[in-house]
Amino acid sequence: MGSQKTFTMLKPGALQRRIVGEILTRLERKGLNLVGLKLMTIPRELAETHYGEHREKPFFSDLVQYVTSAPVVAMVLEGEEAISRVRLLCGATKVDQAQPGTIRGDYATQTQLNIIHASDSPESAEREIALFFDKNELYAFEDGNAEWF
Ligand code: 3AN
Repeated sequence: MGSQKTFTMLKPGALQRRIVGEILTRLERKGLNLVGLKLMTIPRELAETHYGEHREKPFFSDLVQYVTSAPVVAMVLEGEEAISRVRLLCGATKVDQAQPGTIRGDYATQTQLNIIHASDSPESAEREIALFFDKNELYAFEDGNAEWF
């Protein structure tokens, strides 16, 4: 289907547990290009908008509280079928269903603290990228240019 961009966020636990590098390595090794990256504390309003579809869920306020409690690593990844590939690497939402070998399967200890968020469709990718990044914060990945650096 071609190249796509997807929004991915390492939740506060990733930074606190010092596993940001390991997770980024997994994503890069799969061939995804990092085209946007920042460390940020999410304002409450942005967290509520981002997780808007869960507003009525019982875990909503705890979820917003958690993701705003400490810095997250927000990123945009690009590559062939990036949206579904990153979701596969993340693994299932529920900690008991996330397979070993996936990021959640290997690192998440509770569903609510499941380490990583990744867009689940082209529509949410577009919406979430625009929520977290200005256009001028995204870079074109110069494929095949490694010998220059
Ligand atoms: P995903 O992040 O896999 O797309 P969603 O969109 O259903 O899953 O859930 C968004 C976030 O809400 C999850 N990453 C998790 O932190 C939290 N969450 C989802 N389901 C539950 C649940 N049953 N109990 C507690 N937290 C949940």
